[in-house]
Amino acid sequence: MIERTFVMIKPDGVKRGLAGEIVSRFESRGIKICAMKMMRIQKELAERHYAEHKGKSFFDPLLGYITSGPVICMVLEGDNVISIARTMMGRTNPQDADPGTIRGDLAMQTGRNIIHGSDSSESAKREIELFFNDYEILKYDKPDEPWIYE
Ligand code: IDP
Ligand code: MG
Repeated sequence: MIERTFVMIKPDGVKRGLAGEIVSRFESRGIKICAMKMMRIQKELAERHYAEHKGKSFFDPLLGYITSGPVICMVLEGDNVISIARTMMGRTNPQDADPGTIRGDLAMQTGRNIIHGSDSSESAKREIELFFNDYEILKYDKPDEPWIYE
């Protein structure tokens, strides 16, 4: 089923110059980028985005981390893309993440794990709406699609 998901390159990914590498992995996989923008997340938006973690020990450091510099937010589209993007990211703790995954290849610690991706269709919908207006999400044809989907 064609789905959309929300993916964000976190400030460490941007500051370490890994944005191109990360975007390239999604493009090469055959995933369509429907929206992309660089922004600085304000504390209020960070609190809403990570509301499920409020009260946990890492919540305040997480807010500090995610608001510490520019992020690159994306809406990705593709068959089963919510799960596929999570698999491509690897486990939350990069030390448990498989080689070949973004975190497993490019990161060292949970608190510096360079990328966020929605974990369910409900969170994808919620997060896309939190970060993007409808008009920022573009519909267009990719000419390679017949070679990605049979
Ligand atoms: P996820 O990003 O793989 O979905 P979540 O459990 O939803 O992982 O946690 C959200 C983010 O909070 C993680 O990506 C990571 O940046 C941070 N985080 C989670 N657990 C810890 C922790 O134990 N220490 C420091 N940061 C954490
Ligand atoms: Mg999560």
